[in-house]
Amino acid sequence: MGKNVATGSPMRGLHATCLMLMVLSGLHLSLVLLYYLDMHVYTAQLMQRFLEPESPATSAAPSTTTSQPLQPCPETSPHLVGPLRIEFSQSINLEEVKQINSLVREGGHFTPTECTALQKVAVIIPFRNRDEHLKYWLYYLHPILQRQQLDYGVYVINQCSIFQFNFFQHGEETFNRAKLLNVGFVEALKEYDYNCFVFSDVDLIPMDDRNIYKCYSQPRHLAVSMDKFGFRLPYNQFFGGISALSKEQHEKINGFPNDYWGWGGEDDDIYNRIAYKGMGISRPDGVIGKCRMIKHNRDEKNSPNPQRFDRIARTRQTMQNDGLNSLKYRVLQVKKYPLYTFIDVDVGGPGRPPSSR
Ligand code: UD2
Ligand code: MN
Repeated sequence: MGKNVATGSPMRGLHATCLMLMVLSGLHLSLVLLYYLDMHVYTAQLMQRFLEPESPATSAAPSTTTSQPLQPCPETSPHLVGPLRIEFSQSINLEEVKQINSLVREGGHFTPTECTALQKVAVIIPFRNRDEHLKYWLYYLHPILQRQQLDYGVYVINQCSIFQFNFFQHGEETFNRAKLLNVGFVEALKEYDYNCFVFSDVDLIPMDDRNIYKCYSQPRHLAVSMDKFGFRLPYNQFFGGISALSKEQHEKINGFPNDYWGWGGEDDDIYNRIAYKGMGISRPDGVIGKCRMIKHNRDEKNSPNPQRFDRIARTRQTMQNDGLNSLKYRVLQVKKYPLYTFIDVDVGGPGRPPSSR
């Protein structure tokens, strides 16, 4: 028994070592296998992420919508830069303006993609024979309005008679700024659910992009300190140049007067309407409200309206029956250009109704 023990001991040691080696290599093998499998799964996951980046459609419910709803835009846009250098010496090439503003859609529409705009704004420009001014306006305003994160469209309302339209004659009726603005209000609403309307002369450019082209709780006057008035408000009731009214505010005052032919008075009538309906005027401060007007002579067929003083003395009565509720006009053509919508309209003339079909 003693001998057996003596000869059996090294054999048993060898056996145990072999067994241990086998267990160890088995363990090693399974570890390698586990590691390999894990790597494989990880790589597969990685591949999947590359192939389908951030797509929630790969999650459990593939039929649900794939894009997250946008957040509302902030009260103050982060893109504003403040004071701007505005000058009118260089000539403007609209093709280049179009390229710079590649996000503006046909007809002069823009919608921010990073957030949901707080307001839908139609910018309405009364117009006739001011092509050079319009180019500057488009050149300066499109970038500003985009930085302001507005969902907007630009409407140029061109006073044009049926004779002019058919025979390419020059505009021969007296100009009517306020009626054209009413036409812009009605026509823009046919296209889109705008809730704010900015009415702007074609020759006015803001000198600060913090002067936001949007609506406020009271009708807004934006052209508060103009170069042509020495950067001061000419008088407290002044409401000319650029103004903004919400759809409700515009409807509350029965829109603008249709019966001011020629230069002057219509802006004071609008001011009266606002005051008689118990509203006040909101304005930016004199620094943010600085604007430049392109220098120009008085146009043909827009000489000062001799009736303007009589009319603004009677706004309280006339506003009941002269405005949106009496507006008559005829659209001759709507043209969609890359940077604006151009509407030829016959608004008639003093004592002459618009042409009928
Ligand atoms: C002032 C006011 C303007 C209006 C006007 C009186 C300023 C900056 N603006 O402008 O808001 O109250 O007096 O009516 O003080 N237009 C054409 N073609 C024409 C005539 C006029 O496109 O043949 C348009 C154009 O958009 C122009 C606007 O009407 O900017 C106002 O006419 P204006 O520029 O001749 O009058 P202005 O500068 O005295
Ligand atoms: Mn002007």
